[in-house]
Amino acid sequence: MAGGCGSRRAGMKTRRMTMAQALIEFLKQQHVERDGREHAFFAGMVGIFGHGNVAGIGQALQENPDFLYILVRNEQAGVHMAAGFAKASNRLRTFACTSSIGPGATNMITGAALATINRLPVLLLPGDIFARRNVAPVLQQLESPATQDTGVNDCFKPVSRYWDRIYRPEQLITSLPEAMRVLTSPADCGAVTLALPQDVQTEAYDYPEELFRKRVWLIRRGEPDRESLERAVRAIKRAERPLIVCGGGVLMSEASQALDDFAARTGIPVAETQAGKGALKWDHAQVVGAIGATGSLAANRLAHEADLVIGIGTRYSDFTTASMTAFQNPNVKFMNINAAEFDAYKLGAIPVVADARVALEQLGAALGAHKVSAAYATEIAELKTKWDAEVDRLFHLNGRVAGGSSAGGDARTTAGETPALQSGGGSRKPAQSEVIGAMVESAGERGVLVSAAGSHPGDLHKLWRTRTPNGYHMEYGYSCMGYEIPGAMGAKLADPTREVFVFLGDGTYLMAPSEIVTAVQEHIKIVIVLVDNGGFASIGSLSRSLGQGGFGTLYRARDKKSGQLDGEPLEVDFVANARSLGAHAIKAANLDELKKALEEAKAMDRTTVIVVETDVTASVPGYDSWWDVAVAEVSEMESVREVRAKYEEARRRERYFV
Ligand SMILES: Cc1ncc(C[n+]2csc(CCOP(=O)(O)OP(=O)(O)O)c2C)c(N)n1
Ligand SMILES: [Mg+2]
Repeated sequence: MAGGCGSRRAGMKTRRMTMAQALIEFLKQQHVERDGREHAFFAGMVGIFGHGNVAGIGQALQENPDFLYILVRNEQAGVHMAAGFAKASNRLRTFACTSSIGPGATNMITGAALATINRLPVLLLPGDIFARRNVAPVLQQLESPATQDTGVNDCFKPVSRYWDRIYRPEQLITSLPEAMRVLTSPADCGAVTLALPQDVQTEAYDYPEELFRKRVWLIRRGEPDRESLERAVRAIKRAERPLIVCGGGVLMSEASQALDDFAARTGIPVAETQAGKGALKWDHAQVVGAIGATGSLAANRLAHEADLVIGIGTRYSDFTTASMTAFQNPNVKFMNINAAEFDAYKLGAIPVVADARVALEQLGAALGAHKVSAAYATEIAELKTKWDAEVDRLFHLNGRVAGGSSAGGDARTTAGETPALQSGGGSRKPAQSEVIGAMVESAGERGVLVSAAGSHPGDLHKLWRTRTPNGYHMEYGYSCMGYEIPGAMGAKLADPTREVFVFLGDGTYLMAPSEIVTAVQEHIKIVIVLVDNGGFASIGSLSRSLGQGGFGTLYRARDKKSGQLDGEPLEVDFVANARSLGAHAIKAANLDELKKALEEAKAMDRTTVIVVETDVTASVPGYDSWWDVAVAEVSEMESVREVRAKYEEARRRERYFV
C-alpha cells in the first residue's frame, strides 16, 4: 500500500515500497483455480514478532489490515496451523508464517518438515541476520569462523521444497514466482522458505507494478499418457485379486466421487492409508478399511494375496506396506496413479503420472464393463461384514477385554478374533476404542477428527468411521506430537461449518497445550478429547514388545530408593490446566459422562477440553500385521534377546519390489 505510486523505471510503472510491504502486497494478489473455482491462495499470515521481523513484516502487516494476521503462541504451532488449513483445503489455500530470527525461526523447522513430508504447501518467512553485516554478530546470530554466508536458516534447506535468501529487495521479483510455482504444484508442493534478513525487510525499492497484478495459478489436472493408461488397463484386466490402496492424493485431487464410481463399477476393493482414509464413506461396499501396520483384518488379508496393488496418491510409508510385509503374493505387481513421478514409480510399479480424478475417470471408461470375479466379490463382502462387526464389538466392550496383548494398539500383535469376557462395566474407565466409538457417534455426518501421534492414530485408523471426505484428518507423515491442536484450528478455519474434534493424549497435551489461548483469541471453536493414560501408552507398549518393559514411558516421579522413574504417579489436573488457558473444561469419569460431555461441548461456542481417563489394559489388537522397529542385536537382558530372535524370524517376510 505504501510508497510513491506512479514512478517509472525503464518505461515501467513502479511503486516504491519496502521489501516487506511488497511481499504482503504480492501475497494478497495470488489466487488459485481448479475446476473453474477460484480462491485467494493466502488466507493471511500467522506468526510471532521479534526484532527480526517487527519493523519489516510487522510494519507491513499493520499497514495491510485486510490481510489477516494471527498471533500464535509458538512458531512451530503456527506452521502446523497453516499445514492443517492447507490439508483441510485440499491444498488450494494456505497461510504464510512469519518469525523473528534465531529461535523463532528454528522453531518453524519441525513444522516445515511436517508440511514437506505430508506434501502440504506452507510459506515460511523466517527473519534472518543483517545482510549488511557491519553490526554482526547481532542478537541470536550463529557465527562461523569459516564463512559469513551461513546461519540457522540454512537448516530449513533439507525440509523445504524451495529455499531462498533475499539479500536485496529486488530479489523478491524473481523469487516469489518460483515460490508460488512450488506451492501450487500438485507434485512438488511442501514447505517453501524465504529467509528475510531483518535489514532488507525494511529497505525500499521501486517495484514494478506488474508484480502486484492479480495472478491466478491454475492447479493442473495432469492427464495420463496413452501408453501408460493402456498398460494399466491390461494389468487390471489380467488381475484376479486387485486391491486399491487409497492415499491422501485422492482427497487432495477431490477424486472421491471418481473413486466411488470406479470401485463400485469394477468391484475392486479399496484399502485406506492414514492420509487417504475417508475419501469414501466407511460403509461403501468396496471399502475394506485401513491397510498396513494399523490396518483392518479385511484389508490386510486381501493385501496378503493381492496380485495387483493399485496405489492411488500414496507414498507407501512403512505403515502402509507393513514394513514391506503386507504384500505376500509371489506374483504381486503394482500400478500407481500419482501426480508426482517420484511416487508413481515406487515398488517397481506401472507408473501413471497423472491427477487421480482424471486417471480414474479415463481408466474406468477404458475398462468398460470389466468386473472382479463373483468369487472375489463374495470374499470381499464377507471380510467387510466381519470387520464391521469387529469394530462394533470394540465400540461396545461393556467390560469385555478388547483382545489385544498389550496397550497401545501394538502393530506387532495378531488378533484373537473372539476375546474372553472380563467382569466390569458400569462406572469403569472406558477403553480407548469405546472413546472412539462415542466420538464417531457424536461427530455425525460432517464432523472432522484430527489427530497425529500416540496410540490412538493406530486405533483411529482401524476404527474411525468417516462419512464425508476430509472428515478424518490424521497427520501421520511426521506423526508430530503438538500438531493436533493447531492443526485442528487450521481445519476449523478451512471449514467453520464442520465440528472439529481433536483426539490427543496426555503426553501430547503436556508438550503443547498453548494454542488453546490462540483458539480463544480467534474465537475458533474445537472440541478436544484428552485421553489421560498416565504417560506414553504407545511407546510404552512398543517398549514392552521389544522386551524393555516400558522403561521411561510412564509419568511417574523419580523414586528415591530405586533412583528410577518408577515412583508415585504424577498427578496433573488437566481440567484446571485447560481452564486456565481459557477453554471450557469437563472431566468425564466414564463412557456415559463422556457422551454427555461431547454433547455439551458441541453446544458450546468456545473451545472445550474433555478429560477422560482410559483403561490401558483394554487395547485394540493388531490384525495380521507387522511394523519393523529394530531390536538390539546384543543385550544383557534375556527379554531383549528373546524378542531379537523373534524379530529376525519376522523380518524374513520383508520383500523387495523392483
Ligand atoms: C514431537 C514428538 N516427540 C516424540 C514422539 C514419539 N512419540 C510418539 S507417540 C509418543 C507418546 C505420546 O503420548 P500420549 O500423547 O500420551 O499418547 P499415548 O501414547 O499415551 O496414546 C511419543 C513420545 C513424537 N511422535 N513426536
Ligand atoms: Mg498418554
